[in-house]
Amino acid sequence: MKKILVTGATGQIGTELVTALRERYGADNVVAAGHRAQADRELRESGPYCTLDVRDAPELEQVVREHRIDTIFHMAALLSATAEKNPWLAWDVNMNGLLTVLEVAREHRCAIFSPSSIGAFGPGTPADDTPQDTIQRPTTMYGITKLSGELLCDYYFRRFGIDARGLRFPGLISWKTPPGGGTTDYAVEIFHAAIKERRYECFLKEGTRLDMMYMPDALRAAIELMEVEPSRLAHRNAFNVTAMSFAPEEIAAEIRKHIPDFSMSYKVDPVRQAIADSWPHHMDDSAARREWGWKPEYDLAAMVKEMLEKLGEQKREG
Ligand code: AKB
Repeated sequence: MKKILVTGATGQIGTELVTALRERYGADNVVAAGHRAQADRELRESGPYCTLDVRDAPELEQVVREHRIDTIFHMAALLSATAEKNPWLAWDVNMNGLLTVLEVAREHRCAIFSPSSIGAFGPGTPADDTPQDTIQRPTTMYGITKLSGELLCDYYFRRFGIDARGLRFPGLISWKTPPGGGTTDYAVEIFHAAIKERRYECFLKEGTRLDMMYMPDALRAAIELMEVEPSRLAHRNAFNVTAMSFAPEEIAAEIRKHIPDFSMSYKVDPVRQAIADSWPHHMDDSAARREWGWKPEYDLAAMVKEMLEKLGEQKREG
Protein backbone atom coordinates (compact mmCIF):
# COMPACT_ATOMS: atom_id res chain seq x y z
CA MET A 1 0.00 0.00 0.00
CA LYS A 2 1.56 3.26 -1.09
CA LYS A 3 -1.33 5.52 -2.05
CA ILE A 4 -4.57 4.88 -0.28
CA LEU A 5 -8.12 6.17 -0.80
CA VAL A 6 -10.68 5.84 2.00
CA THR A 7 -14.31 6.26 0.91
CA GLY A 8 -16.92 6.95 3.60
CA ALA A 9 -14.18 8.85 5.42
CA THR A 10 -16.65 10.86 7.50
CA GLY A 11 -18.42 7.75 8.81
CA GLN A 12 -17.92 5.82 12.06
CA ILE A 13 -15.07 3.59 10.86
CA GLY A 14 -13.80 5.86 8.07
CA THR A 15 -12.90 8.81 10.31
CA GLU A 16 -10.71 6.76 12.61
CA LEU A 17 -9.33 4.57 9.83
CA VAL A 18 -8.00 7.65 8.00
CA THR A 19 -6.14 8.73 11.14
CA ALA A 20 -4.69 5.23 11.68
CA LEU A 21 -3.63 4.91 8.03
CA ARG A 22 -2.08 8.40 7.99
CA GLU A 23 -0.05 7.54 11.08
CA ARG A 24 1.18 4.33 9.46
CA TYR A 25 1.77 5.34 5.82
CA GLY A 26 2.22 9.12 6.02
CA ALA A 27 -0.48 11.76 5.85
CA ASP A 28 0.11 12.65 2.19
CA ASN A 29 -0.39 9.04 1.13
CA VAL A 30 -3.95 8.72 2.44
CA VAL A 31 -6.76 10.53 0.62
CA ALA A 32 -9.96 10.84 2.65
CA ALA A 33 -13.18 10.97 0.60
CA GLY A 34 -16.43 11.84 2.32
CA HIS A 35 -19.89 12.65 1.06
CA ARG A 36 -20.45 15.52 3.47
CA ALA A 37 -19.38 18.99 2.40
CA GLN A 38 -18.34 19.76 5.97
CA ALA A 39 -15.88 17.10 7.01
CA ASP A 40 -14.36 17.01 10.45
CA ARG A 41 -11.62 19.69 10.64
CA GLU A 42 -8.96 17.23 11.72
CA LEU A 43 -9.74 15.02 8.72
CA ARG A 44 -9.47 17.92 6.27
CA GLU A 45 -6.38 19.43 7.80
CA SER A 46 -4.34 16.30 8.46
CA GLY A 47 -4.01 15.24 4.80
CA PRO A 48 -5.67 15.25 1.36
CA TYR A 49 -9.47 15.40 1.51
CA CYS A 50 -12.19 15.43 -1.17
CA THR A 51 -15.95 15.07 -1.36
CA LEU A 52 -17.12 12.13 -3.40
CA ASP A 53 -20.31 10.25 -4.23
CA VAL A 54 -19.10 6.65 -4.61
CA ARG A 55 -21.75 6.00 -7.27
CA ASP A 56 -20.18 8.62 -9.52
CA ALA A 57 -17.65 6.66 -11.61
CA PRO A 58 -15.99 9.60 -13.44
CA GLU A 59 -15.55 11.49 -10.14
CA LEU A 60 -14.06 8.42 -8.44
CA GLU A 61 -11.81 7.67 -11.39
CA GLN A 62 -10.48 11.22 -11.36
CA VAL A 63 -9.50 10.95 -7.69
CA VAL A 64 -7.82 7.57 -8.27
CA ARG A 65 -5.94 8.84 -11.32
CA GLU A 66 -4.95 12.18 -9.82
CA HIS A 67 -3.54 10.68 -6.62
CA ARG A 68 -2.19 7.46 -8.25
CA ILE A 69 -4.21 5.38 -5.80
CA ASP A 70 -3.25 1.70 -5.48
CA THR A 71 -5.43 0.65 -2.52
CA ILE A 72 -9.05 1.57 -1.73
CA PHE A 73 -10.64 1.09 1.69
CA HIS A 74 -14.29 1.27 0.63
CA MET A 75 -16.12 2.21 3.83
CA ALA A 76 -19.08 4.16 2.36
CA ALA A 77 -22.33 2.31 3.15
CA LEU A 78 -25.71 2.68 4.82
CA LEU A 79 -25.98 0.71 8.09
CA SER A 80 -28.72 -1.77 8.99
CA ALA A 81 -31.42 0.37 10.64
CA THR A 82 -31.09 3.20 8.10
CA ALA A 83 -31.18 0.64 5.30
CA GLU A 84 -34.51 -0.74 6.56
CA LYS A 85 -35.97 2.80 6.48
CA ASN A 86 -34.93 3.29 2.86
CA PRO A 87 -34.10 -0.08 1.27
CA TRP A 88 -33.89 1.34 -2.26
CA LEU A 89 -31.29 3.93 -1.27
CA ALA A 90 -29.41 1.24 0.65
CA TRP A 91 -29.27 -0.96 -2.45
CA ASP A 92 -28.15 2.00 -4.56
CA VAL A 93 -25.38 3.21 -2.23
CA ASN A 94 -24.18 -0.18 -0.97
CA MET A 95 -24.32 -2.10 -4.26
CA ASN A 96 -23.85 0.48 -7.00
CA GLY A 97 -21.21 2.18 -4.86
CA LEU A 98 -19.26 -1.07 -4.49
CA LEU A 99 -19.64 -1.97 -8.16
CA THR A 100 -18.34 1.47 -9.17
CA VAL A 101 -15.34 1.09 -6.84
CA LEU A 102 -14.60 -2.43 -8.15
CA GLU A 103 -14.79 -1.24 -11.75
CA VAL A 104 -12.40 1.66 -11.12
CA ALA A 105 -10.14 -0.78 -9.23
CA ARG A 106 -10.19 -3.13 -12.24
CA GLU A 107 -9.26 -0.30 -14.58
CA HIS A 108 -6.45 1.01 -12.33
CA ARG A 109 -5.38 -2.32 -10.76
CA CYS A 110 -6.10 -1.24 -7.17
CA ALA A 111 -6.44 -3.55 -4.17
CA ILE A 112 -9.70 -3.18 -2.24
CA PHE A 113 -10.80 -3.56 1.36
CA SER A 114 -14.59 -4.04 1.50
CA PRO A 115 -16.17 -4.50 4.93
CA SER A 116 -18.95 -7.02 5.40
CA SER A 117 -20.88 -7.56 8.62
CA ILE A 118 -22.63 -9.98 10.96
CA GLY A 119 -25.63 -8.68 9.00
CA ALA A 120 -24.61 -10.90 6.06
CA PHE A 121 -26.00 -13.88 7.99
CA GLY A 122 -29.69 -14.58 8.57
CA PRO A 123 -32.13 -16.43 10.81
CA GLY A 124 -31.24 -19.78 9.18
CA THR A 125 -27.54 -19.43 10.06
CA PRO A 126 -26.26 -21.29 13.18
CA ALA A 127 -26.28 -18.48 15.77
CA ASP A 128 -23.61 -19.89 18.09
CA ASP A 129 -20.03 -20.36 16.89
CA THR A 130 -21.26 -19.31 13.45
CA PRO A 131 -18.87 -21.02 10.99
CA GLN A 132 -16.81 -19.10 8.43
CA ASP A 133 -18.54 -20.96 5.60
CA THR A 134 -22.20 -21.55 6.34
CA ILE A 135 -25.75 -20.86 5.21
CA GLN A 136 -26.35 -17.15 4.48
CA ARG A 137 -29.93 -16.09 3.82
CA PRO A 138 -30.15 -12.54 5.26
CA THR A 139 -33.62 -11.04 5.65
CA THR A 140 -32.65 -7.34 5.82
CA MET A 141 -31.71 -5.08 2.91
CA TYR A 142 -28.42 -4.30 4.67
CA GLY A 143 -27.67 -8.01 4.94
CA ILE A 144 -28.62 -8.63 1.32
CA THR A 145 -26.22 -5.89 0.17
CA LYS A 146 -23.45 -7.15 2.45
CA LEU A 147 -23.75 -10.75 1.24
CA SER A 148 -23.98 -9.60 -2.40
CA GLY A 149 -20.89 -7.46 -1.77
CA GLU A 150 -18.97 -10.48 -0.47
CA LEU A 151 -19.90 -12.44 -3.59
CA LEU A 152 -19.08 -9.55 -5.91
CA CYS A 153 -15.61 -9.15 -4.35
CA ASP A 154 -14.96 -12.90 -4.76
CA TYR A 155 -16.10 -12.63 -8.38
CA TYR A 156 -13.77 -9.70 -9.16
CA PHE A 157 -10.87 -11.64 -7.66
CA ARG A 158 -11.60 -14.87 -9.55
CA ARG A 159 -12.55 -13.25 -12.85
CA PHE A 160 -10.26 -10.20 -12.99
CA GLY A 161 -7.58 -10.88 -10.38
CA ILE A 162 -8.58 -7.86 -8.27
CA ASP A 163 -7.10 -8.18 -4.78
CA ALA A 164 -10.39 -7.68 -2.92
CA ARG A 165 -10.26 -8.51 0.79
CA GLY A 166 -12.71 -8.00 3.63
CA LEU A 167 -13.94 -8.78 7.12
CA ARG A 168 -17.36 -9.48 8.61
CA PHE A 169 -17.36 -6.80 11.30
CA PRO A 170 -19.45 -7.18 14.44
CA GLY A 171 -20.92 -4.11 16.21
CA LEU A 172 -18.15 -1.54 16.61
CA ILE A 173 -17.67 0.52 19.76
CA SER A 174 -15.77 3.79 19.82
CA TRP A 175 -15.51 6.90 21.98
CA LYS A 176 -14.30 9.10 19.13
CA THR A 177 -16.93 8.89 16.41
CA PRO A 178 -20.64 8.24 16.89
CA PRO A 179 -22.18 5.42 14.84
CA GLY A 180 -25.07 6.25 12.54
CA GLY A 181 -28.11 4.09 11.91
CA GLY A 182 -26.88 0.69 13.10
CA THR A 183 -28.59 -1.98 15.21
CA THR A 184 -25.58 -2.32 17.51
CA ASP A 185 -25.45 1.46 18.21
CA TYR A 186 -26.91 0.89 21.68
CA ALA A 187 -23.50 -0.37 22.81
CA VAL A 188 -22.07 3.11 22.16
CA GLU A 189 -25.10 5.17 23.28
CA ILE A 190 -25.06 3.38 26.65
CA PHE A 191 -21.68 4.94 27.56
CA HIS A 192 -22.73 8.51 26.76
CA ALA A 193 -25.94 8.05 28.75
CA ALA A 194 -24.14 6.39 31.66
CA ILE A 195 -21.69 9.31 31.98
CA LYS A 196 -24.27 12.05 31.44
CA GLU A 197 -27.42 10.75 33.13
CA ARG A 198 -26.46 7.59 35.00
CA ARG A 199 -29.27 5.73 33.21
CA TYR A 200 -30.02 4.35 29.76
CA GLU A 201 -33.13 3.15 27.94
CA CYS A 202 -32.07 0.29 25.68
CA PHE A 203 -33.79 -0.32 22.32
CA LEU A 204 -32.84 -4.01 22.25
CA LYS A 205 -34.34 -6.42 24.76
CA GLU A 206 -32.57 -8.26 27.54
CA GLY A 207 -30.81 -11.39 26.31
CA THR A 208 -30.04 -10.04 22.80
CA ARG A 209 -26.53 -11.40 22.48
CA LEU A 210 -24.38 -10.05 19.62
CA ASP A 211 -20.73 -9.99 18.61
CA MET A 212 -18.91 -6.71 19.27
CA MET A 213 -15.45 -5.16 18.92
CA TYR A 214 -13.64 -2.08 20.19
CA MET A 215 -12.61 0.26 17.38
CA PRO A 216 -8.78 0.00 17.83
CA ASP A 217 -9.06 -3.76 17.23
CA ALA A 218 -11.28 -3.20 14.17
CA LEU A 219 -8.83 -0.74 12.59
CA ARG A 220 -5.89 -3.03 13.27
CA ALA A 221 -7.80 -5.99 11.77
CA ALA A 222 -8.49 -4.10 8.52
CA ILE A 223 -4.89 -2.89 8.17
CA GLU A 224 -3.35 -6.27 9.07
CA LEU A 225 -5.56 -8.11 6.59
CA MET A 226 -4.53 -5.75 3.78
CA GLU A 227 -0.84 -6.17 4.62
CA VAL A 228 -0.75 -9.96 4.79
CA GLU A 229 1.07 -11.94 2.11
CA PRO A 230 -1.70 -13.10 -0.32
CA SER A 231 -0.43 -16.70 -0.45
CA ARG A 232 -1.40 -17.10 3.23
CA LEU A 233 -5.08 -16.40 2.50
CA ALA A 234 -7.38 -19.28 1.67
CA HIS A 235 -10.49 -17.14 2.10
CA ARG A 236 -9.21 -13.61 1.31
CA ASN A 237 -12.64 -11.97 1.66
CA ALA A 238 -15.44 -11.90 4.28
CA PHE A 239 -13.49 -13.21 7.28
CA ASN A 240 -15.48 -13.67 10.50
CA VAL A 241 -13.79 -11.52 13.18
CA THR A 242 -14.98 -10.90 16.71
CA ALA A 243 -13.59 -9.77 20.05
CA MET A 244 -16.46 -10.21 22.51
CA SER A 245 -20.10 -11.21 22.61
CA PHE A 246 -22.59 -9.79 25.10
CA ALA A 247 -26.23 -8.97 25.77
CA PRO A 248 -27.37 -5.49 26.96
CA GLU A 249 -27.60 -6.53 30.63
CA GLU A 250 -23.99 -7.77 30.56
CA ILE A 251 -22.48 -4.51 29.29
CA ALA A 252 -24.70 -2.66 31.80
CA ALA A 253 -23.33 -4.84 34.62
CA GLU A 254 -19.75 -4.12 33.49
CA ILE A 255 -20.45 -0.36 33.42
CA ARG A 256 -21.96 -0.64 36.92
CA LYS A 257 -18.56 -1.85 38.21
CA HIS A 258 -17.32 1.71 37.48
CA ILE A 259 -20.58 3.68 37.96
CA PRO A 260 -22.47 1.82 40.74
CA ASP A 261 -25.68 3.89 40.46
CA PHE A 262 -26.04 3.32 36.70
CA SER A 263 -29.42 1.84 35.79
CA MET A 264 -30.89 0.51 32.56
CA SER A 265 -34.47 0.07 31.38
CA TYR A 266 -35.80 -1.26 28.10
CA LYS A 267 -37.99 0.27 25.40
CA VAL A 268 -37.72 -2.16 22.53
CA ASP A 269 -37.65 -0.85 18.97
CA PRO A 270 -39.35 -3.65 16.99
CA VAL A 271 -37.46 -2.91 13.76
CA ARG A 272 -33.99 -3.04 15.30
CA GLN A 273 -34.97 -5.96 17.54
CA ALA A 274 -36.07 -7.98 14.48
CA ILE A 275 -32.75 -7.18 12.78
CA ALA A 276 -30.75 -8.22 15.85
CA ASP A 277 -32.78 -11.41 16.22
CA SER A 278 -31.76 -12.44 12.70
CA TRP A 279 -28.02 -12.07 13.46
CA PRO A 280 -25.57 -14.53 15.06
CA HIS A 281 -24.79 -14.48 18.79
CA HIS A 282 -21.17 -15.38 18.37
CA MET A 283 -19.08 -16.03 15.26
CA ASP A 284 -16.27 -18.55 15.00
CA ASP A 285 -13.31 -16.48 13.78
CA SER A 286 -10.76 -19.31 13.71
CA ALA A 287 -10.18 -18.94 9.93
CA ALA A 288 -8.97 -15.35 10.47
CA ARG A 289 -6.80 -16.44 13.41
CA ARG A 290 -5.30 -19.30 11.40
CA GLU A 291 -4.81 -17.60 8.02
CA TRP A 292 -3.47 -14.17 9.03
CA GLY A 293 -3.00 -14.26 12.78
CA TRP A 294 -6.07 -12.27 13.90
CA LYS A 295 -6.16 -11.73 17.67
CA PRO A 296 -8.25 -9.10 19.48
CA GLU A 297 -6.66 -7.08 22.29
CA TYR A 298 -9.79 -5.82 24.05
CA ASP A 299 -12.38 -7.94 25.85
CA LEU A 300 -15.56 -6.54 27.46
CA ALA A 301 -13.85 -5.47 30.70
CA ALA A 302 -10.91 -3.73 28.97
CA MET A 303 -13.16 -2.00 26.44
CA VAL A 304 -15.61 -0.70 29.09
CA LYS A 305 -12.78 0.61 31.28
CA GLU A 306 -11.17 2.50 28.40
CA MET A 307 -14.46 3.84 26.98
CA LEU A 308 -15.40 5.31 30.38
CA GLU A 309 -11.93 6.78 30.91
CA LYS A 310 -11.78 8.40 27.45
CA LEU A 311 -15.34 9.74 27.49
CA GLY A 312 -14.81 11.00 31.06
CA GLU A 313 -11.69 12.90 29.95
CA GLN A 314 -13.58 14.29 26.96
CA LYS A 315 -16.38 15.52 29.25
CA ARG A 316 -13.96 17.16 31.66
CA GLU A 317 -12.17 18.91 28.78
CA GLY A 318 -15.38 20.44 27.73
C1 AKB B 1 -25.08 -2.24 12.22
O1 AKB B 1 -25.55 -2.39 13.35
O2 AKB B 1 -25.76 -2.05 11.21
C2 AKB B 1 -23.59 -2.38 12.06
C3 AKB B 1 -23.20 -3.79 11.73
C4 AKB B 1 -23.16 -4.80 12.80
O3 AKB B 1 -22.93 -4.08 10.62
N1 AKB B 1 -22.94 -1.92 13.24
